[in-house]
Amino acid sequence: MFDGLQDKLQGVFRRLRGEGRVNEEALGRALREIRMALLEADVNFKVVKSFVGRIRERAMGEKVLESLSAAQQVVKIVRDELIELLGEAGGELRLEGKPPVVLLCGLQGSGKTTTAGKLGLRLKERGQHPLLVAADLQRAAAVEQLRQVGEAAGLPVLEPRAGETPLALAERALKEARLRGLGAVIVDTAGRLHVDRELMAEVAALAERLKPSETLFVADAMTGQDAVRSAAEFAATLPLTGVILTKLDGDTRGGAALSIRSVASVPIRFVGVGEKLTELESFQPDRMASRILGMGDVLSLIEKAEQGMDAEATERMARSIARQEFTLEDLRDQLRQMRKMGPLAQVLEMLPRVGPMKALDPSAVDETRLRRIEAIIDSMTPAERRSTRLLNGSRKRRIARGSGTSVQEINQLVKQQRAMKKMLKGVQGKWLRRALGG
Ligand SMILES: Nc1nc2c(ncn2[C@@H]2O[C@H](COP(=O)(O)OP(=O)(O)OP(=O)(O)O)[C@@H](O)[C@H]2O)c(=O)[nH]1
Ligand SMILES: [Mg+2]
Repeated sequence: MFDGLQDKLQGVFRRLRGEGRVNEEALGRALREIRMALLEADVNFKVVKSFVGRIRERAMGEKVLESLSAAQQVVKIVRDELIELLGEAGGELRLEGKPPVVLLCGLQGSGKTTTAGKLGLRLKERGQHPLLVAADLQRAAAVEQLRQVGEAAGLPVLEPRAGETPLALAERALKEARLRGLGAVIVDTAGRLHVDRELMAEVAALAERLKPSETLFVADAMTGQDAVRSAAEFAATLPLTGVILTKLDGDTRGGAALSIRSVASVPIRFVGVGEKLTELESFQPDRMASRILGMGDVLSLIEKAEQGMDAEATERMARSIARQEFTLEDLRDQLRQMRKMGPLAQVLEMLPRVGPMKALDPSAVDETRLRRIEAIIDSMTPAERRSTRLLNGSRKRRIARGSGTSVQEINQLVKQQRAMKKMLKGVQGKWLRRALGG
């Protein structure tokens, strides 16, 4: 996601760093490039205008020009302002009422039915017992689709009887949920190609009758400004409590994510990041900003890492990054921990695409080679792991014998480790350390 925007912003920052001291002219140039990058990413043009204006104001106000770290400070300002633009964090579903109702609405194909299942599963995992309600009576296959989603999530689905209206069905759902002591009711509704009066009236009537504690607009991030416009139209008629932005796993340009909060005045609550029912995340503006800026989703990675690896190893890794060191011991720790986190390709997806990582193709990860690397490191003495300078010819031959590899492979590994170390010393290292609180 956001690949084009990310590439362009990185280019802007790289040029800015290349300036040495940033004067007003260089800042102006950078701001013009940022403006173009955002417009090309399909961000609403009014949003872009005020965004760039705020950055200029802060950069001038905070006297960053001519200072040695001007470029870095501009990056920080851009990051802060991106977070501001993205809005508040999503949190969890608010469940108030007996039973609490979550009403989903949106255009055709935006992901309502899938998201109903995702939210249901999320509640189930938190000990609630939601009922899914198939109130989409537009499409013949819609009820069947929700039935399948319910089956996959292990949740009950309430289906319409012949001739039943969405409103009557919804009322029956409330009774059913009370009767069965269910913790929440999630209502899937019909989509339309465009916002029209009929659709609005139907959803408005449901909202009026059900008094949902959440009325969420499901928007397809791939549709850019269309998603933003329709969200604004819904928000004008319905008491929306938030937006769920779906299909962020696709090659969406960023326009919807960056505009929807300020144009529709509705917060983004969750994001859909895949077709599977587990692929829903609570919205985190700081992480999304990092992603847009190309730092990779360092924080999600760390969170994932914390679930999968021991605290001591995490500590060690954070410390070595903060010290700007990166030994083979760290590399081995990382390899082991990554393996615990899941398929390596998926982990690599989340790393920053900069420096030597840029060329990395996560789908081409060679697990066998990684195992050989681990074997090489295992065959070293602790001192050798900490300082590869010790590795002379005879030591290398010993290690190659011990690990069943070749001196050539060891040389290659040493080269790679030096490149990683260098990368961590660069700007990216600073970001990473900041992200780690170092
Ligand atoms: N990649 C990806 N696909 C998604 C995501 N959310 C939904 N989809 C897919 O988008 C398509 C449409 O999803 P639905 O849930 O049927 O959308 P809907 O809003 O219920 O559609 P209608 O009922 O026809 O209005 C399906 O193929 C889903 O698998 C997501 O976060 N990522
Ligand atoms: Mg549907």
